[in-house]
Amino acid sequence: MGSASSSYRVIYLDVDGRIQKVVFSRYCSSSDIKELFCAAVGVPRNTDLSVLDSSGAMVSIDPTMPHNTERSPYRVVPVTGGPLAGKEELFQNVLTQVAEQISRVFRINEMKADVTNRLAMLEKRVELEGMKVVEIEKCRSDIKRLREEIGSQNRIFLEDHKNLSPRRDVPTYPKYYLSQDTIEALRWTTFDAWQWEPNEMLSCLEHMYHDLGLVRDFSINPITLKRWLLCVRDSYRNNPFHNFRHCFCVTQMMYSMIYLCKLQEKLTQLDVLVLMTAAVCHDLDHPGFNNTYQINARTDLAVRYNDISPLENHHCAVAFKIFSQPECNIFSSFPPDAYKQIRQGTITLILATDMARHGEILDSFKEKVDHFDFTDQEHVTCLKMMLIKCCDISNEVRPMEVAEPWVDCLLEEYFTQSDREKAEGLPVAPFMDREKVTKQTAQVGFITFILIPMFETVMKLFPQLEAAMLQPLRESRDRYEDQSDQVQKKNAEL
Ligand code: LUO
Ligand code: ZN
Repeated sequence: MGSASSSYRVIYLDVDGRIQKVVFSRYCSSSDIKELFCAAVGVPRNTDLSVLDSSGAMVSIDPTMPHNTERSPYRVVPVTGGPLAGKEELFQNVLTQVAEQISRVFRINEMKADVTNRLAMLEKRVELEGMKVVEIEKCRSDIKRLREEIGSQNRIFLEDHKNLSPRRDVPTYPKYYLSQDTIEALRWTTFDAWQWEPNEMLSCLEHMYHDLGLVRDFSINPITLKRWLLCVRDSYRNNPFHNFRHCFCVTQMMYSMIYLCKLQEKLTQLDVLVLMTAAVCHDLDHPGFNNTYQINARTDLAVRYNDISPLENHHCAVAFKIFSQPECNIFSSFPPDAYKQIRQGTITLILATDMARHGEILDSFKEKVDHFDFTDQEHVTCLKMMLIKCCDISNEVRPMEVAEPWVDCLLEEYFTQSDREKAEGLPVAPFMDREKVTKQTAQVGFITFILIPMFETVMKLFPQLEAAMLQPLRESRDRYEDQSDQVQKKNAEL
């Protein structure tokens, strides 16, 4: 070990392969020792040094540093130019990058301010001008282009600037401009809903609310209207019959009847809003199994609603659950009393679609129709119940090629239910039993005993229903009867 009196310390340094012995007093300071080592290595005395032992470990330079021997000298590495020796270029690069990033941040912030202002302006335009999907679409592409511009600058920062995205995303259904022909056709009972995808039906529903003046008269936010309709679409299940297309058909039929019966001359805009909104919501979240099944199978819905129109109560509850979300509440501008009126009116109409109440409601309307008073709220409410009932089961009013597929959809849903009822040992309704029912038997009775009597009663108030609705119903009944006769003849020949 290096020899040293107790007050001195001897250290051996490897200087370019030459062993340099250094002796210093243990009362020296670290900087004194550093200066000694600088002298031993032949570098300026304020040069920073690293001292490494044979294993490459760094050794602290101070009076208590471990001593060594000639056979295990320490290596002394001058760290020239301070802590960044040999790293100047790297440091310069980092400085440059940081400078670039900083200027990017400034540019991003400038663009952000610009985008934020333009977004606010676009959103204000959308809200104030009640713009329709076509204009919103254009605004949206502006927003998209602006975002792409920023994004090209520096994706890294976009992540850090989350608030660059607009305060709320403007919901949109991709493309779907409504042509003038489509807008015109939408008003008629002959409109073919099978041609349209869900997003196109959404645009049609949105158009109806604008076209009827409901957005204008009730200051409905056009963005909220779109969000509500998107939520409605997502809240209908993909059942064979009770799905979003059925919702659309019922609402489009309501829209047609509003024009056909000139209801806006007889009813208030609030009545029209209730008619349309109840039609949109009337089968929300339908499970594809009717009330008979719910009650017989003692489902959660039957238990929750005490067997009283469990499905229709559920549709109402889901509808107002959606409205309870501020971003989907098209009634947000209504004062409390008006909202209560809307809510009561919508619930009354949705509950009226329970076919178990068909006789009750029809009889109630028959008592009023011969002396109908449009200023009598009870009369008007009863009429609105009849209107939504008519629209709900109106498929056979439509042209045959539009109506007939619905019977297949209905029977598919019915057969799924009756198969399940058989499997669960529950009662099975004959008109649902795949062993007993045909399209003809399903429709002849329904059109003859349900549809025609109901529409004839409403026709007492609106004679214009004769051509547009009663005639197609009679033609459909006759066609199904002919088909039935042919089937019976064939069976007789077998
Ligand atoms: C009526 C009805 C109830 C529940 C689900 C759908 C229907 N709809 C239809 N039923 N909606 C349109 C149609 C249609 O065009 N035809 C039929 N036909 C038969 C199979 C039917 O379901 N009749 C039926 C059902 C319930 C009812 O309650 C009094 C009366 C008739
Ligand atoms: Zn329905």
